[in-house]
Amino acid sequence: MEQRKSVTEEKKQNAVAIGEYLLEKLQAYNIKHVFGIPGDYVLSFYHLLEQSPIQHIGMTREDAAGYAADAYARVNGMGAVCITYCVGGLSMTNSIAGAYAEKSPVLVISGAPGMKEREKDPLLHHKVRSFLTQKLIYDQITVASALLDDPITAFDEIDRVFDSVARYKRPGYIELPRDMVDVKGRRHHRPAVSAAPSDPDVLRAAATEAVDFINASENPVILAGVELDRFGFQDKLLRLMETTNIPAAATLLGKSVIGEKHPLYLGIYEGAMGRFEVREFVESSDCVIILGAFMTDMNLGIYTANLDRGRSIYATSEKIAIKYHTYEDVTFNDFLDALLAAVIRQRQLPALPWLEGKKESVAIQPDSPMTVRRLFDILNAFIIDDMMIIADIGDSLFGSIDLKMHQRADFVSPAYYTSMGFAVPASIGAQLGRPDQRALVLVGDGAFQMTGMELSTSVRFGLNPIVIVLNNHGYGTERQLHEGAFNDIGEWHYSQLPAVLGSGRGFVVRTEGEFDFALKEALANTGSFTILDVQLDKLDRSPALMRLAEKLSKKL
Ligand SMILES: Cc1ncc(C[n+]2csc(CCOP(=O)(O)OP(=O)(O)O)c2C)c(N)n1
Ligand SMILES: [Mg+2]
Repeated sequence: MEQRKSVTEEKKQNAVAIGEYLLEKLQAYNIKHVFGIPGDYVLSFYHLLEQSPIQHIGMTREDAAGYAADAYARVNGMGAVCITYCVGGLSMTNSIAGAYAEKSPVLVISGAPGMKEREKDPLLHHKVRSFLTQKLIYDQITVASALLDDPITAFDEIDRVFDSVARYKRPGYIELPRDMVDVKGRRHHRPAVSAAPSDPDVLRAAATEAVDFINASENPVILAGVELDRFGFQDKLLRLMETTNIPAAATLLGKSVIGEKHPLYLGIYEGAMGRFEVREFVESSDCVIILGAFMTDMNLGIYTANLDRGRSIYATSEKIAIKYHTYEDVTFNDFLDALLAAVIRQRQLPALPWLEGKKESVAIQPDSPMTVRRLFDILNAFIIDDMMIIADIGDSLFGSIDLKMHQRADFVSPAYYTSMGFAVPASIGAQLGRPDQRALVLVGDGAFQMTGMELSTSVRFGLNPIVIVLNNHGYGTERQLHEGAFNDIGEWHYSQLPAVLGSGRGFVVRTEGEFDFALKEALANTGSFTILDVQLDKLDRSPALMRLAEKLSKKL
């Protein structure tokens, strides 16, 4: 009898509402901010959110909230966004698709019509085709999804989605019908499901083959990718480099997985878009150790790269391959640990002449008109240690190839999915996730016109990004491919946005002297955003784009 009573007591103590449990889980994954916009289907959850220690960051648009949560996830380990049914959720699909493609662990919480309301299939507002439409769409762009329609399964379902997001570093979707938020059930205290362990025999065989291959090679090189950052393996990479003196290049999506001032860092390998010397070094290697990198067309410089499987080791969370065969049942983590535990011979430090004697400072030519090349040269000298760069696509991204990030994980960009409009909203997530860092946003005028008004949110939350608008009067990247009036856009007075938003500082920059002055003022303006409208020639382009164009023209 006594015992029975205590069991009932325990059950009561463990009882928790579904909505509260979701908030507990968010906090357990170190999420301190949730981005989004409310709506009637999600208001009762918003009420709970407001009472929790988590801060809600209201944005101006749901797609922007998705970008902010994505950037937060990249710098924090997981991010979350909370929106209303369909009108909110569907407007965010592009951002979440990008997070999926680039492996960013974002948890999507969507409010939805209550389960009772769904009976007899009524035409409720925001409904598209069936009540399941939004979930079916999200099934395509998330690694796990759940409709919390039953308190008996809801708690396990929440655990499952969180586990999957954390394990696969891809977005997850939780749909919370509004009449389920306060329904109580019990926590399960189920331990997180860990990844299946490696098969020890296969692991040994894979590691032995890899180590023999590396040791027999003349000039091995590492190609480091974004997964090293997502899975927190940067220290393993550094140890591998430093114990063997094998140098590393990074892919564009993996930019800044290693501090770019490291003496064994070669630069970005991106086919013809990267520096010629880096391409030569990587492509002439007889053993390319590809770690956590995905061979996307962007990472391969629109397929101008020339990497041969027959002289590569390819290890990611999805696949371990050496030359032409793959090893099943070996995890990326175990494979890296096995390489570190093995005896890989230490080599002489390689000669990297193009990195020697590089000047860090640039003499400003005060009256020279701004060019993309000089913009990046001057920025290289301007970047300080505690600064992250958030680059939008277009020449903001291509030009960044030649920027040298001081510390690791300082560069955030949609470098594979390349959705315009990422950078300004992403800077909000990045700064809230890493408040110790100053955010420097590089954004084209076209991309800025898509989501730049999100600076309103930076103002509301006291953030101080430095926003450099590369104003080349339209869709510059597209002009290089196919010119037409469709590449023109409206001329905005970007520097006057502070008047509209009630805060911030704005500068029009035409010359190097004006750029230098505005950058210094921006650094000193720590209380609000600073926007620089950098006027560029319509047809000007970065050295990276020029390299690509040159290579492609030779190919044709
Ligand atoms: C959301 C989205 N729409 C359209 C495109 C296609 N696109 C690729 S580059 C580009 C032009 C970008 O213009 P801008 O932001 O001014 O950068 P610039 O190329 O001028 O440096 C466009 C429209 C895209 N990548 N993303
Ligand atoms: Mg432009």
